[in-house]
Amino acid sequence: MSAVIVLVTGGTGLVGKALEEEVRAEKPAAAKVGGLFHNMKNNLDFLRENLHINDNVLQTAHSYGCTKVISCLSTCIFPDKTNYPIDETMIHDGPPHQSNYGYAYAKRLIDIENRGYFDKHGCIFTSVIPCNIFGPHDNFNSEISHVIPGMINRMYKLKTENLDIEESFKIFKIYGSGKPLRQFIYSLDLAKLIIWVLRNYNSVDPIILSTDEQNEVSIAELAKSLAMAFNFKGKLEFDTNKADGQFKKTASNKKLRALYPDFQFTNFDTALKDTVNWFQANYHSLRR
Ligand code: GFB
Repeated sequence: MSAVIVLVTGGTGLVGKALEEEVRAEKPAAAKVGGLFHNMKNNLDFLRENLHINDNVLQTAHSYGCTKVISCLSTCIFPDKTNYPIDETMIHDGPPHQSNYGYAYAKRLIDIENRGYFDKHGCIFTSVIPCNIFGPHDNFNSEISHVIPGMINRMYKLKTENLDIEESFKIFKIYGSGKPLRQFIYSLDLAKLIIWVLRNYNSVDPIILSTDEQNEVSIAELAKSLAMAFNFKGKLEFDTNKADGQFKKTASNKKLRALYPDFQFTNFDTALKDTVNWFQANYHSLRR
C-alpha cells in the first residue's frame, strides 16, 4: 500500500493551519492574499507573485510525480457583472471587480494551467473556490487583512485601550457603507471540505466550497455579530470615505451539496466567537 503524503503549501497560514489540524503535514509557501484595501493598493504585486507561486507549485508537483493537487481560488475572482447565484461555469465570463483584478486573473490562470496538466499529462490538478474565509491563525493586521480579522483586531483594541473612557461612549468604525454582502466559511470547515475533495473529488473542474446562499450577511450585520461576540457596548458607525469593494459575489454551493449532502457548516456566530476567543488567547503571538 503506497504511503499517502499530503503536502500543504502555506502551512503557517489561515487555511494551512486549519488543514494541519485535519492532517499532519509539511509547511511550505502558498499564495499572496489580502483584504480589499491591500488588493486595491497592490494589484501588480498580487498578480506577479501569485503567478510565480502558482506555476512553481504546479510545475514542482508534476516534476515530483504528485498525482493530485488541490489549489485554492476564491469567489472574488468571478466576473463583477454577472447573474446570481454564481456557479463554477462562470469563472472566465467577464472581467473581475477592478479592486482585485491582479489576484483574480492570477487565480483564474490556475484553472487554465490545471487543464493544461490534465490534457498533456493526465494529472488531477484541480481547484476549490471558497467564499470569504475566517478563523484562527488568520492575518489580523488591519492594514492588509480581510474584513473579519481586521474588524476583530480593531474592536479588541477599542475595547482594551483608553480604559478611562466609558465603553458605551466608544465608537467602532465600520469601513464603507456596511451594505455589501458576503458569504463566510469557517477555516476549520473549509479544511474538512478540502480533505473530502482530496479523497473523493477527481475532476479538474473547480468546485465551489461556500456556505449556503441564504447565509449571506451584510458587512453591517457582521459588525453587529462581532459586537455581540466581544460584548462591545459602544456605538457602530460607518466610515463611507472607505471603499465598499464588490457589492456581492453570491456563490451557489449546489454542486458541493449534490456530492456531499450531509456536510454540516459550523454556526456562524459560534465560529465568530471561537475566532474572537482564539485571538484574545493568542494576542501576543499572532500575525497582526
Ligand atoms: O474581506 P474584505 O477586505 O475583502 O471585505 P472583499 C471588504 C468589505 O468589508 C468592504 C468592509 O465592503 C469593506 O468596506 N470592511 C469594513 C472592512 N470594515 C473593514 C475592515 O476593518 N477591514 C476590511 N478589510 N474591510 C476580497 C478580495 O474582497 O475577498 C481578495 O479583494 C480576496 O482578493 C478576499 O479574494 C477573499 O471580500 O471585499
